Amino acid sequence: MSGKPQLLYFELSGRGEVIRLLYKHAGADFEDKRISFQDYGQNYKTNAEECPLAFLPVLTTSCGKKISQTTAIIRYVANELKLFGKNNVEQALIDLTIVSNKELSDKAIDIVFSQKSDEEKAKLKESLKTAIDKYFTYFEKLVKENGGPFLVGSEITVGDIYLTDCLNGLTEYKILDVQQLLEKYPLLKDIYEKVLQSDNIKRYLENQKK
Ligand SMILES: N[C@@H](CCC(=O)N[C@@H](CS)C(=O)NCC(=O)O)C(=O)O
Repeated sequence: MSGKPQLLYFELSGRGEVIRLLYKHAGADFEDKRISFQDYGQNYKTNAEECPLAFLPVLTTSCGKKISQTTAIIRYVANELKLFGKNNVEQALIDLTIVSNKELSDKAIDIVFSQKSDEEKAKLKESLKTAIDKYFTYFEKLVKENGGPFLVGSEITVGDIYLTDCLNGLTEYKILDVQQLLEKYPLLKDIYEKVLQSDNIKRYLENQKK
């Protein structure tokens, strides 16, 4: 089989959006297959052919392989689209930002979608804020060390796009005031604005709002 890759995910941003943003940024063709929770429950969850680990997102590569686990998909797509750095050290630093952003977005998703009590969610929000502070302080240092303006140097990578997606998620799900948050992290604010203003992502996000 050879065709365009397909992203299978729900009709929401959640864990699928960063993958969409990667393809959109690169201007690369992919099928953005969005399904309802009902369709998922009836036709996908227990269908190991379609959904190997019984959760979404699932990426079907152009040669027909199914990949589960958001982080594995992000790494694969970023490699395919040449958004994963120019050498092994850059790749490791970018990977560090992927893993950190994944931790942040998992906490955010847990706050919004889990069945936890309000008290548990409040604790989770505190732990999200602590993690943001730790990672964003380090990300600012990374930008400086690598000469900026992006996380690991002069070129935009998957790390910058994932950071943008995380910040968008905090706004979309009304978890934190991102503009206020970024006052403490001017270099990250600059990255966020640059990614949001980049042609393909800007156009895609504007269309999403319609
Ligand atoms: N570790 C997985 C977790 C995936 C996950 O929990 N996906 C949710 C949607 S964001 C899902 O498919 N929930 C339905 C289910 O678990 O059946 C990843 O990072 O991709």
